[in-house]
Order: sequence, then structure tokens, then C-alpha cells
Amino acid sequence: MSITLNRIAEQGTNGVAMMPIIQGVARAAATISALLRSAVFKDVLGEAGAENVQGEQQQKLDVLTDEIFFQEMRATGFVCAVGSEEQEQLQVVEEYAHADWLVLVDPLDGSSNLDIDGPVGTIFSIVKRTSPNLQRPQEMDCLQPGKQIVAAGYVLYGPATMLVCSVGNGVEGYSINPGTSRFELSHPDIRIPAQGGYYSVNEAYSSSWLGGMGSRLGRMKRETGLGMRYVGSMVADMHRTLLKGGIFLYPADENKPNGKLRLLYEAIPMGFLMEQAGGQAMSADGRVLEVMPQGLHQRIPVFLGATAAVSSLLA
Ligand code: P6P
Repeated sequence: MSITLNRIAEQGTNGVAMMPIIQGVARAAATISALLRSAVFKDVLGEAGAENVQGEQQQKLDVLTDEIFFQEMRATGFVCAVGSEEQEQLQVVEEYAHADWLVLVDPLDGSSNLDIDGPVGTIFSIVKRTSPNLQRPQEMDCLQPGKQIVAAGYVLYGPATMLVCSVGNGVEGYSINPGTSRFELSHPDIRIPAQGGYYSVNEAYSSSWLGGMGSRLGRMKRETGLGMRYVGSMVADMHRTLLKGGIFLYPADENKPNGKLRLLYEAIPMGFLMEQAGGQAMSADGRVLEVMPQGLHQRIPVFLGATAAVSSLLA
């Protein structure tokens, strides 16, 4: 008998509260997966002709997937607002502005890989509002350190479509079974291997890295003997790191003094998952989940991986 996402409700009070929202994520993921597979025939590849709040060229699919995700969060009836990479401001769900939960999301991470049919993903985290329910949710409700989030996960749109998530009791992977068109448990209890795997970083920037990261990486490579893999899609690079071991890093450099990846909807959810899988999630000044967010779209350097690799790099 296959195990579905309903299993999440068996994981304590957080599991019961998170299941309907994570099921909403799964519905969005199934729609996005189908859209990606047919994109080339629907003229939805390529640039949308606008920049997002990050100053990056929006892909048409960035815009479409953001709307799909927001509508599924709205349909759950439990989400009062969504903070998205594709939206400058917090998007309030008007009909449910008094609900308990906010979702932070990068709806289509790695979208620059779309035109070469590369893997892309959706990254999300779920936090409980800090403001009274009768008030309208504000950006401040999202600005909580990662140690306070209740759930996080990602969807990898690869050869299979897989939702990897945690409600604080370890990490599980659910894959779409084409036979049933449902997400079914495929990777129970994901734990990052203590040794082995790969280091994953864009070494093209190594000459401008800050904090002596070039020499640190050289020492880590000598000490660990890790091979190198880099897709340029955080979900794909993180998924391989979780399953095979090693470390994923995006350091600060002279042109990106705070790194490139966003704290609220990339570093925190991925850091939460990495710690839940037995790894470490560090930034320039310590643990990612301890960083106090100052804004919806702030960036942060990240070093996520097995303890041995992270320690070798940052010691
Ligand atoms: P670079 C994709 O644009 C992304 O936000 C992450 O998915 C990925 O890890 C990173 O940027 C890749 O950045 O500078 O190596 O192309």
C-alpha cells in the first residue's frame, strides 16, 4: 500500500497543522510539473520582458508559477499571506487575512536552466504569524529567524517530480507516481552521508570571493578529497548534496558582498532541511537559522552540508 502526504499528519501537532498547506504545495507542484513538460509547445519559455525585485530578468514561467503557487496557497484556507521572490511586497490572501500561517516561496528557482531543459525547483518555508489574527498580516510576520519556522521543503522538477519536506521530525521525499498521479513516499528518512559526495560551488567567481574563501576551499578539497558537481540550480545541487553527501556553498564576493541567495526563501528552508537531515547550515557569521531577517529579499552567503565538509571549510 503506497504512503501519501497524509503521513505528515502523523508527525505531531505541527504535522496536523502543516499537512493541508503542504498538500497545497503538492497541488501547485503537480500543475507546475505538467506546465514545464509542455512549455515548449505553449510559448511560455523565455523572458517575460520585465525584471523582478532582484533586478533579474523574469522568465515567463517565473510569473506563471508564482500565480499558480499563490492560488493553491489561497485555496488551502489556512494561509494569510505569501512572500515570494517574484513579488516585491508581501501578498495578502484577502479572504483569509486572519489565518495563522505565512508561506515564503521561490516559485521557480533556477529558471535560467529552463531553456536547456535543466532541473528547476520550488522552495518554500512556513511560519506562524507573530501579529494578532484580527490584524492584517505584515512583512514583519515573515521576518523570523529560521529556528522558528515550522516546516520547509522543496520540489525538484527533474526526470521525476519530487517533494522533499520536513515538519521538524526529519526529512522525507515524496515522488509523483505516474501510475496514480499522486505524490507517494519514495525517500523515507533522508540523512546526509557523513563522508563522501561532492563540493558544489560556482568556482568562476573564486578570484573575487571574500573572507579568504579561495584558500579555505583549497584546504577543504585537500582534506576531504571531494569531487565537484555544480548544476547552477539550488534545488538540484542541494538535493544531490542531501542524498550523496558533501557541501553546497554560495560565498560572498566583491560584486555580491552578501552573496546571491535569499535568506527567507532559499537559505532558511534549505538550512532547515539540511539540519533536519543531520548536516550543518552556516553563513558568514554563524548558523543560518539564527540570522535575524531584516527584509523580505535580503541575501546571505551559505555553506550547507555534512559536518565534516562544513567544518573543514570554515574552521
Ligand atoms: P550562479 C538560480 O538563479 C540561483 O538563484 C540558484 O538556484 C543557484 O544556486 C544560483 O542562483 C546559481 O547562481 O551565479 O552560479 O549562476
